[in-house]
Amino acid sequence: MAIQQTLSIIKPDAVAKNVIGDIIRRFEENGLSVVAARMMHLSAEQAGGFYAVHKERPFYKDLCAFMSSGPVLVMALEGKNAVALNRQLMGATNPKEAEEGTIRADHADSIDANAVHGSDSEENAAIEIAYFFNSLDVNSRS
Ligand code: IDP
Ligand code: MG
Repeated sequence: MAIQQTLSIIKPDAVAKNVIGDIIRRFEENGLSVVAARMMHLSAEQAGGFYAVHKERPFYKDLCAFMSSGPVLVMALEGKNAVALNRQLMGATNPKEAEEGTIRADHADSIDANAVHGSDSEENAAIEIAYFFNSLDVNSRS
């Protein structure tokens, strides 16, 4: 399987719960390495730009408000099959449907406050990484 990079965001709810370390531990123990990291408090506009694909969705405004409600940790992760592996470790968008032992099953409270973001394709991963990081700030580990 190919080495890939993917974008991960530890969302405001999980940062507030002080579980950054637990989430990164899950990534590292499953073969993903942090290759870029940035703690940020996004403006609603910055969150809106990131989630522009969801602009027409009814939850877009709430999503932007939530994502700008507190600091987040934005990371690029690298590893074999990183995009799908990260999604698997995250669990389903709605924590009620998330498989046992996933990040969202363990740390998410609702479909809005669901602890983590992860890119859904390699193509979107490249776009999302470039939204937050300059190429010189991404330090490949492979
Ligand atoms: P994902 O984060 O699992 O990729 P997406 O469908 O891309 O899920 O949605 C982006 C984010 O928007 C979700 O993580 C969640 O926080 C929020 N969201 C998605 N669907 C709903 C909904 O039906 N109600 C409220 N928020 C939602
Ligand atoms: Mg998504």
